[in-house]
Amino acid sequence: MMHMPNKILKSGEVLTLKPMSYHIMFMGFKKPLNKVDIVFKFRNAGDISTQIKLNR
Ligand SMILES: [Cu+2]
Repeated sequence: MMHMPNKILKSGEVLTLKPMSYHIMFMGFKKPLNKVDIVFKFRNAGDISTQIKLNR
């Protein structure tokens, strides 16, 4: 597994998060997370915030 702190997408490029490919790992938490806040940063549109519910 290779750690990537940032992934910059080209216009129209799609990034799919899935096991054994790009994914997000949450480590070191004492209690399970139910949701996570995500901020997408766009050069022209600025920051777009959203919240993702996590499934286990
Ligand atoms: Cu991983």
